[in-house]
Amino acid sequence: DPYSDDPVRHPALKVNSQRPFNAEPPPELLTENYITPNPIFFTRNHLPVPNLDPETYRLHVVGPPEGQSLSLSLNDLYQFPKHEITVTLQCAGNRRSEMTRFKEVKGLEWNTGAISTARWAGARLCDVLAKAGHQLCETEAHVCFEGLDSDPTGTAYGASIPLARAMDPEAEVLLAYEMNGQPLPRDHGFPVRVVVPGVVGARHVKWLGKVSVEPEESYSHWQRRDYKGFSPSVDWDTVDFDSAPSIQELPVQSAITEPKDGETVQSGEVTIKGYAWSGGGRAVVRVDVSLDGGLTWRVAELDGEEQRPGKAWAWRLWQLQASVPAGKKELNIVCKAVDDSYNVQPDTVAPIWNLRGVLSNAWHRVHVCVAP
Ligand code: MTE
Ligand code: MO
Repeated sequence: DPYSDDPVRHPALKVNSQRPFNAEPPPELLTENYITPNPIFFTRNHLPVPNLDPETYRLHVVGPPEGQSLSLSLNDLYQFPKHEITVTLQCAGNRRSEMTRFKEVKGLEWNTGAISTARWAGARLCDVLAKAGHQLCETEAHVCFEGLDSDPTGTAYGASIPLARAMDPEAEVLLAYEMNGQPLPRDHGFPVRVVVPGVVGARHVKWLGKVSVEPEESYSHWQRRDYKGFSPSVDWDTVDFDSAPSIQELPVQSAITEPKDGETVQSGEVTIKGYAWSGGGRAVVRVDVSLDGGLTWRVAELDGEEQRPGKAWAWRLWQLQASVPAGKKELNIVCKAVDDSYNVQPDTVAPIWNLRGVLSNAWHRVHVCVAP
């Protein structure tokens, strides 16, 4: 069993698949803290977790012909300036279960918890690439990452991002060796992973073994045959994966974490809580909440760190205290976020449904009963 060496996990996690391990924190724990504690940070593994020895670990960085290839130990990585940032990581499949409810899709049944936030620290990728002699000359090039996790045929997890993002110091792409002040937990990429702020989780390659600059995107299955969006009209007989760009920056997203769907709330005051985030460093500027299915709206209060313009890498938690009108028997609570490009979420799943169930960001709806 290639999974017998997987680490022990926190019992509060809701498991979507045991082998490979995929799990999310329950909603009420997800927004208890602005920074998600490491043990309950959502986990998305495609393969068994490799058990890597920090003493012998080496990161292979392929240099350009005129430069030099590097074989970096952990200690070598520590010599680069240490950069620390708060970044939210979201899987493209977050909230997929809502798409499934509309029409069947292929993928893990994530609820609202395939998203979490941590303080990540490590070397900036641009510093490491520069050391190997890379420059931003070929603007069309891509930086390919390979994990040290692999399937029985020896194929490793891989993904890529455009070289322009990798070389931009303002994009703050990290080769991270710390998560919330601790060495990375095994499930999250020990000893080194990529963190690409504002970009879909699939590009944050864990257990990083190799970095190279290539004229084309990674040829990995997960870059070319997965993590792409399609029209609702496309099915598995007609899908042409080469016709769509790989997902990089994610669209604006929000969800309600409290109360939970189907719960009974007391009449009088109700507290509604949730998260909101947008890709590409776009800040969340507003979250609207409705108690009547979207007929009338109130603006929620945003908590969490203030964000730097264009570098809003982390989510905002939000809450709204509302009084439940007398005689109400039920509430149809809805939330929707707006980012600083005034992007909004679609009101329903139908027009964004796609066969892989990715990019599920319709208004989030929760139905609760009011105790008499
Ligand atoms: N990196 C490797 N090597 N193997 C993987 O299976 N999964 C990716 C990405 N990096 C993956 C990987 C996906 S799809 C996501 S959403 C994130 O890791 C999840 O990161 P987390 O498990 O730390 O939350
Ligand atoms: Mo993912």
